[in-house]
Amino acid sequence: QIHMASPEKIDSRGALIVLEGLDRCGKTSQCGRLHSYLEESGHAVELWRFPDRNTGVGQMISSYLANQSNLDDRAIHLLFSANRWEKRSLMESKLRSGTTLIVDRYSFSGVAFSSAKGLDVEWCKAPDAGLLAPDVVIYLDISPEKAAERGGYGGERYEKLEFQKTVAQSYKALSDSTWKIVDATLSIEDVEKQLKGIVMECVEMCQHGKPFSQLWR
Ligand code: NYM
Repeated sequence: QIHMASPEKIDSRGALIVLEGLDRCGKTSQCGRLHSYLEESGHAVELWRFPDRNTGVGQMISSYLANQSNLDDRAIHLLFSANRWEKRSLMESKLRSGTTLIVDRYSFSGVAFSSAKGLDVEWCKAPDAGLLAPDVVIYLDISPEKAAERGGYGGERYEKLEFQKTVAQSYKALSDSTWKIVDATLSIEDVEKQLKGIVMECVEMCQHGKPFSQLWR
């Protein structure tokens, strides 16, 4: 009896797509556009965001951001991280079942915003080690000054020009050659066009069985 080598089984899955950037960079509208586009073209897709304010931890974060409570810088950092951990297993099962996730902020926001307050970068990264790594990180690039000109900030904690300048530097230090940097000062349509290209390539790689990896390895 002859045994043929069986071809590698391809585990098709959804893509984990993360958008990052300063406040007012246009992330949230672009996430919405990508979600509609993928949905209309027949893909299983969900729009996620961090912080997820719907959980118990998320409500603590939300009240902190609204200046309704004060927390030690390290305590709030760990809450943001816990908020991602509480969604980790759902995230993995969605991806395994073939659903692509468009995620508005993730661990990079966690590190960029907390390290901008002066916390050590490695300390900031540590609690997120072992979360699923995104298949692509898209950074919507805009100067803090330009972002501030866009209809003003919402008045939440962190939404101040001086602080955003420091956050921009933290993002720069955190980014690596795998990040897709998109000029967020282009028209909404031009940004969207670039994002679609990046996202479709990534979705395809995941359909062809791109393996999962974890932060920060
Ligand atoms: N933020 C967001 C953090 O400081 N750490 C994190 O881990 C995450 C996910 O929360 N200014 C900050 C960035 C934003 C704020 O986000 C709320 P949004 O996208 O405005 O809801």
